[in-house]
Amino acid sequence: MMKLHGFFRSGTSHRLRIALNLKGLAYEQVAVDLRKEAHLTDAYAAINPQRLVPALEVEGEVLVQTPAIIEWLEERYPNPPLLPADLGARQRVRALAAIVGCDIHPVNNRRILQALQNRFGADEAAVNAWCNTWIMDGFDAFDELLRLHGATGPFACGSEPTLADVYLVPQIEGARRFKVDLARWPRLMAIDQACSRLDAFRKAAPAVQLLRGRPVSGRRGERCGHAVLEPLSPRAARPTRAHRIRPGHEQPCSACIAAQPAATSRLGWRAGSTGGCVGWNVVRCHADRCTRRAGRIGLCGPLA
Ligand SMILES: N[C@@H](CCC(=O)N[C@@H](CS)C(=O)NCC(=O)O)C(=O)O
Repeated sequence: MMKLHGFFRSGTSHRLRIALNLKGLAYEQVAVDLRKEAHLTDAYAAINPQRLVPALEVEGEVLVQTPAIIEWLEERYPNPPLLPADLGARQRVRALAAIVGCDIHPVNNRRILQALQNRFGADEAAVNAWCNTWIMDGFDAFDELLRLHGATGPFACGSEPTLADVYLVPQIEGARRFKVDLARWPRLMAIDQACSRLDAFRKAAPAVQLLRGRPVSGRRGERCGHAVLEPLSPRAARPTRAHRIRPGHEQPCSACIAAQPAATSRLGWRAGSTGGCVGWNVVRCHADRCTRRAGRIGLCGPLA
């Protein structure tokens, strides 16, 4: 059986699940947890040297890059088709898919957002503004092309789902995570609705995937369970190894701050408010008696 190495919340894994489901193909899923940076391990690099998800093991090969994988599926399993028979319509479908695949998703990817935060000092508001800019720009273009094509629905390019829908729906899901106001594009929302009535799309949705055998939806800490860490004093905020208030640096985890306030305040930290904290997605706890010290912790922030 095909083996899909992916992550429930990754937009590209989501798009590949939709394509596989539309083709009626059976596949086994292997979770590569982006929150734990499982994709950056050597074990995963042996599967995909680019250290990105997804990868599809099929017929003794590992396929990478969703545009190439999905085109492979289309050629290998032509029915039902995800590209229209008409040459012009095929070009239009590919162009719509490329707006998402080439122009929206890549610039909002996890590693890009991490670089904005870690190397260029962007805070959470700046990162959200960045994502909103490119999602809105791309969706405006997608919507305008649909209008120019005289789209009649219910799907992006007519009465059957195509690659345009396969790419669009996960990007709408991503836009929700970044709190983009989707009311601006009623046409796109109607397509999303039509897709959500199909099993192939419903069963591919991030919220219904299993992680280590359990449903991912509603898991504690899923959105963002972290304390926003604040230095206790200006002295503590000095950029020393233990105290640096920077994403990705070493600091006590929120569980330790809650459980061992004395120990963590010795380290110079106290819990602040909780909230969306894009910057705090990889920390290594240095508090006394932290049972999670060995592992990387942190769940928060929109990923992928
Ligand atoms: N062009 C690639 C992009 C793959 C990709 O960027 N995957 C994201 C998840 S949606 C990822 O692995 N991100 C990890 C990271 O940015 O660190 C494809 O379409 O397969």
